[in-house]
Amino acid sequence: MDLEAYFKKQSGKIDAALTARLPRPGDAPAELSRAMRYAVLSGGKRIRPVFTLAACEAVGGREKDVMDAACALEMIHSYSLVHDDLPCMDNDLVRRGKPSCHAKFGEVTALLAGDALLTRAFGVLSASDGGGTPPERKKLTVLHWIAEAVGHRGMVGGQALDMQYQDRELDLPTVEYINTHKSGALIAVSLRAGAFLGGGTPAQVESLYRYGKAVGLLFQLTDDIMDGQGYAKVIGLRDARQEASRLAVTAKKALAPLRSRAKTLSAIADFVASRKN
Ligand code: GRG
Repeated sequence: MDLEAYFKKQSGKIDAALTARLPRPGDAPAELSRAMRYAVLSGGKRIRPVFTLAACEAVGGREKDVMDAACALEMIHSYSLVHDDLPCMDNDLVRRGKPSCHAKFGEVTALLAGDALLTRAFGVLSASDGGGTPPERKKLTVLHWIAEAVGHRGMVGGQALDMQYQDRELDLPTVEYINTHKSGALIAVSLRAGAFLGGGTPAQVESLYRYGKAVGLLFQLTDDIMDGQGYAKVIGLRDARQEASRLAVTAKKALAPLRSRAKTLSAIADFVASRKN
């Protein structure tokens, strides 16, 4: 399967949908709007929204039912990167080969752009289309799942522990907690939301959520392998590579009940396991 072409096609649709949901000139102070758009629209692999769309496809759902959630998840991801780059966190001046948001707009605007993107994500998720598609009840469930995945019991909790361990030696339980929460939870919920809003049965949603948890961990693990940090440092590069293969197998096994409908997701698991960026 030509995954490169698939990502290109899906990213094009996602970028158009994101652009439509971001502030326009006049909606907000100009510099804030510019920083929000810059943070979201300056590249990025769009892996989380691609997962949401692919999970929807795997259960035979309609793309229009999951596009808001896909965009909200990418906005949350973008906010996390803006804040992660700030001087008080990782202090990174470059993101995606360009100046990071605070390097370009200053700390105050970058901090607020991150806040506004997180808030906008929940605005997009809860917006009513008037036609009741998907039903409000389902949207509320997804709102709850996403809030849990990115708050103190999810991404923010993982980031908090990661920050605490900046100058301390990591042990296995700590690095597992960090990886599962800091980056795994958002990826896992991207699949869970796509499957659920796409109309999957409870068993299908559960299968895709299990896939999401494995592939979310795999994504962070391959990042650790690429930079020799985190998990790779704790257990060693060779064992980390073995763990990556094991996670790819776990992820693909979770797709078994979906059979050929999940072939894209199966190919993405292999792609993540062998990724170089
Ligand atoms: C600030 C609350 C808060 C959380 C930050 C995800 C995160 C939490 C920080 C990013 C740190 C980092 C570089 C982790 C490695 C894995 C990862 C999430 C990389 C960035 O995601 P990609 O590769 O980025 O999907 P693109 O640019 O493709 O969107």
